[in-house]
Amino acid sequence: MSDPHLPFPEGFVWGSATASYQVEGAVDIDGRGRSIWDTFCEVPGAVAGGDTGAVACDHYHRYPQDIALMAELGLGAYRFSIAWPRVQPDGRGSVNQQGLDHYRRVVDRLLEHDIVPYVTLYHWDLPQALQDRGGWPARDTAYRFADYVAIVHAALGDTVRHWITLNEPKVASHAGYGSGIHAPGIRDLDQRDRAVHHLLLAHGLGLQALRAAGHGAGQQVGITLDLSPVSPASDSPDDRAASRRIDVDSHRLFLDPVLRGAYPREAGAPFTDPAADLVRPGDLELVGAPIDFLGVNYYRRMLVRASPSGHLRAEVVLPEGVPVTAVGWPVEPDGLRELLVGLRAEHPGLPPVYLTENGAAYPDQIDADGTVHDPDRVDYLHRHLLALHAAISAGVDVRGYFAWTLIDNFEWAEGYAKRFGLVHVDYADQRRVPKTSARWLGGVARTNAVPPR
Ligand code: IFM
Repeated sequence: MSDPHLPFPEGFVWGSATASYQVEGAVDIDGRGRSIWDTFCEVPGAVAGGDTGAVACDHYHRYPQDIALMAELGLGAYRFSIAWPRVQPDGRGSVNQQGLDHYRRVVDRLLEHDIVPYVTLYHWDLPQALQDRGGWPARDTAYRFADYVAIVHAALGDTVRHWITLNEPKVASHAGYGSGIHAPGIRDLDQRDRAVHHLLLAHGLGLQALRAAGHGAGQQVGITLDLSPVSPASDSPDDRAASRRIDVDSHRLFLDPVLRGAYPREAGAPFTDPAADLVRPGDLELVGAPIDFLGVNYYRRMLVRASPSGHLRAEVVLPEGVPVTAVGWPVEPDGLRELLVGLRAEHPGLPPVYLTENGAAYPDQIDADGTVHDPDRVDYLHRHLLALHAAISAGVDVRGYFAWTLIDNFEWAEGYAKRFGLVHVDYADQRRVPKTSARWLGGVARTNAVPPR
């Protein structure tokens, strides 16, 4: 009888992902400067429970044990981010060698375990000193990012081959400068739009810096976007128009410049009217320069209906009868297949894709026997991997899958209460306990195949 497991393409990459501020802790040592998240966490009410990333999972010190755990589980790749304030405490000028040395040790340790590093250069922890000079709404920040990228590449580029310029620029701009629910907590649509463009410009300039410094054909550079299929809650013209507005504002505003070198027409004056003096000659050539892969973070679909409030006059609503995770996101695995197949149809030149994040928060608990059973997360991963397999079978070139996230960690404004990890962390003593899902995903990684349901 043939094996009913569904095989993934040969060489498919299986890994897990984290981000510096969410796991490292150690915010005051070895010359690290302050980031906007250190500051934001001090604002009363900004983060649930008054939590901060000051200690987090102490991954800064415990990375050897965490890497050994990845190897034991069978995960062959690790996507992690570099904290800009560790490398340049002021975000510009002098370099903190201790910060670079730390990441050198992390990369070396990964390679010793045959784990391939995928390095994200910006996952939201902007140096506070740059925010004090205007942050992402200031054009200069994009140029400072390119300098920082060149510094990191000079330190790690001999062994790191896979680089991700930015993680989810939409969240950095929209939540950081629009709704203000993330650092630096600003609510100003003009600043938000300026942040969008300067983040994308930073991607373009960072890409240019990596290409200039590159180590031949082996180097792969991409950007990670958080994407969802968007659909109207009804056939009404109002809901359809609202759905389109959300799709443009959340996705096309980022996808089109990166993959087509142009903002969508509906993006509005700041992006399309030269008189606004936001998008300058040559910017879009940089932003739209070819990338080697697109990183896609998938968590949910978006169902949209028209609303009288909000600047987009639209709201995302929950579909009926669909289970939700602990952060209230609907579990819709087929949205992943639909998203990837749709991306390929809309962008004939779509580069290879990595699923750079996918995962779910559930209220996990340690059982009396010391184990953590998370059947909901196993089911979530299983169904999403079947959907991913279906997208690959439909012809989408997907090269790898990174579960979000390796260890429970600081979930931004939600603090530590929401657990996304494959591995449970007891924050009182930093003990790690792999959940059932960690072993399950490790089995998938070792066999490069997903079982049927
Ligand atoms: O924890 C975040 C991560 O930092 C970015 N993508 C979504 C995850 C879950 O909210």
